[in-house]
Amino acid sequence: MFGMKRTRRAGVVAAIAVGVSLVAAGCAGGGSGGDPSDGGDGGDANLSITMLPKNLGNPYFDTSTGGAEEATEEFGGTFEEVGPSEASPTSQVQYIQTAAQQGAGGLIVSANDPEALCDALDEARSAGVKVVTFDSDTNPECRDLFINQATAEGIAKVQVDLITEQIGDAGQIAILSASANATNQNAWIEMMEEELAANHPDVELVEIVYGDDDDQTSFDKTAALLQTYPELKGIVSPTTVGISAAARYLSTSEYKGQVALTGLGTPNQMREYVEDGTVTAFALWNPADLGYLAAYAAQALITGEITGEEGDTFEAGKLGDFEVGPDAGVLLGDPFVFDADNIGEFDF
Ligand code: RAM
Repeated sequence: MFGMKRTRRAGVVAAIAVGVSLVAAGCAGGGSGGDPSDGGDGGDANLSITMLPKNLGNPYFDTSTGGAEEATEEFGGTFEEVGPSEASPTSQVQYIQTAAQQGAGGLIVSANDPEALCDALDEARSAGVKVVTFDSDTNPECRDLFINQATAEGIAKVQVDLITEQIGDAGQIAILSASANATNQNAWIEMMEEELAANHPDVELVEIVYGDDDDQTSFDKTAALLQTYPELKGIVSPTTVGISAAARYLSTSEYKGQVALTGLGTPNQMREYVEDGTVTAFALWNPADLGYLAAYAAQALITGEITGEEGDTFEAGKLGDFEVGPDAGVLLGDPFVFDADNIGEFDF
């Protein structure tokens, strides 16, 4: 993985809300810095925010970064996004170390691995950096807060409901996931397996494959699945990278309309495949809101408004008030289903 760093000076994210909030437009002055010693009280708090997604180049994370940038602009902080080109377990470590050395006030991370980042995060926290995970968590003891897009049960259930409905609740399905260590996908898959076992006895999950949140790898894994399992009825891809690559493959293949595809996708990446009949419905939440909430949570930690104790409450701009739940988790909302009837209303 090569070093990549982008300081975002202006960006516009048009995002119509899933649920409550409406359009997000991001625009923030770039640059990092700030004195690490001056965090802790509201007045001269170190509001320099560093955003570290699983990898760069994924429209999902571009949108969540846009939301975080918008929030940071609102509370008067500085903002930068850094990240690796590959979503591999250790590829984020160097960016955590650099953020700490440069005196970031808050670090917002979607983790590629629950454990591999912990040493670097511990060091950053010892140096005074407040660590907020979002989207994909580390082990709880490695961060101050986790901003969860929706409950794992809810995300698992919506995908199982969609695929079982689309295949008539019987036959073989496969899962095309992100990277093998991703905390979020692994939690959702475990719950999908439980839900299938409990309520869908005629559906057989034949294999879970990993596209590493890389478009080409995901495309190739889709082709291989279809070749290996001629009876396959459906694919669930709980990653925006995977589902769009799988849709692209299916859309020009003999399997279009024959093999169902659902999972978690962004409306902009999936629109053409809903319109051409490759996909009927898929789910997600609003990534801009997720990033926006994560940035406000970092600010609340940095200023000392909250410590991450269960029951702590903080205000997150246009999204309103949020309360810290068990394991220092904060919940954004519920997943949302997109289909041909509503996809035209969304732009992210
Ligand atoms: C991909 C990433 C991200 C996940 C979404 C659904 O963009 O794996 O972590 O939350 O898909």
